Amino acid sequence: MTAKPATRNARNLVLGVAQLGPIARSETRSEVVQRLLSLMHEAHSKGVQLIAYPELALTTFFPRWFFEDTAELDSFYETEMPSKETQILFDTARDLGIGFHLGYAELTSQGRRFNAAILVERDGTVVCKFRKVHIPGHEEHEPHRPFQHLERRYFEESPEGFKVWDAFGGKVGVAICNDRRWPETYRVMGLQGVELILIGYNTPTHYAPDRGQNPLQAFHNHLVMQSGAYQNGTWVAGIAKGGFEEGSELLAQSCIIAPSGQLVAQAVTTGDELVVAEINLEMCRNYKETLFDFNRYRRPEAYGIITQQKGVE
Ligand code: CDT
Repeated sequence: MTAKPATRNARNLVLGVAQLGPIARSETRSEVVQRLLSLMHEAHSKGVQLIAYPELALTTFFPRWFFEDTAELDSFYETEMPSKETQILFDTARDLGIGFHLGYAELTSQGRRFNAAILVERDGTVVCKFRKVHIPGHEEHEPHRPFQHLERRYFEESPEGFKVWDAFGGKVGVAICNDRRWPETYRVMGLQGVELILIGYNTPTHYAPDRGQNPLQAFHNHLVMQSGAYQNGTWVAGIAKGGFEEGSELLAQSCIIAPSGQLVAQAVTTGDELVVAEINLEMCRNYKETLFDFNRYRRPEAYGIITQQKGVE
C-alpha cells in the first residue's frame, strides 16, 4: 500500500498591507489617523484580519531635515502609545476585530529615541513593540545633500534584536526598513521558526552616497525581501510610505511575498492603497521541512571552519 502524504490544514490569514502616500509636514496626527482609519474600514469590508501600516506612519519622514531645535524634533515622536490621537485607531480595530501593525517614532520617559512598531492582536492585546535594529544614514548635518538622512542622529540602535511572537495563528516577526537589507534579520527570525515578517519602510529613491544605486532601488527592495522569504521559508509583507513627500521621492511597491519567494500581491500606485492577500501560514512548512530544513541541512560548524581557514595556505 502506498503511504498517503499527510494532509495539512490550511492556516489562512487575510493580510492587508496598507501603503501610505506622502504625509505633509503640516499634516496633524489626527488627520493622518483619519487616513489610517479609512484604510482600516476598507480592510474590514474585505475581510482583512491583520492590517499593516508603514514605518513612521504618523508623520512625514522627518530625518530628511536637520533640526537644531529639540522641541521641534520632539514634535515628531510619540511619548505614549496609544496616544490621545491614536486611541481611536486602537478602539476601532478592537471593535472591528482587526489586528494591526503601526510604525512610529518613540521617545521614552528616559529621553531615549527609537524607530518603533507596535503589533496589536484582534482583541486589542498588544503582542509586541519592536525597535529598529539597523539604523542607516548619518549623524551630522551634511548641507551638501539635497535631503538629509539623519536617522543615526535621531534614533538609537535597538539592543533587543529580532524576536518572533505567537500571534495571528502563527509565528510573527517585525523588522523596520533598513533591517530588510540584512540577511541576519531574516535568518535570526528564521531560526526561531518565523512564518510572517512585517516590514514597514520609507525609502528615498535618491541615495546621496552613490547615485548609481538610484535606478536599482525598486529591484533591491524586492530582491532582499524575496530572498529573505525564500531562504527562510516565511511570508514577508513590505509596507511602504511612497510618493513625493516634501519634495523627496519615496519608493512605493508595497508587497506580499510567499515562502517560495514569489510576489503574490503588489501595490500599483504610490498613494494610500490597500493590498490584500489571503495567505496560508502552513505553506511555510513546504520550505522549512524540505530544502530549508535547518536542523537537517544547515552546517553552522562548517561555517565556523571556513572563517577560521581564511588565510590558511
Ligand atoms: N528608513 C530607512 O531605513 N531607509 C533606508 C534608506 C537607506 S539610505 C540612507 C532604507 O534602507 O531603505
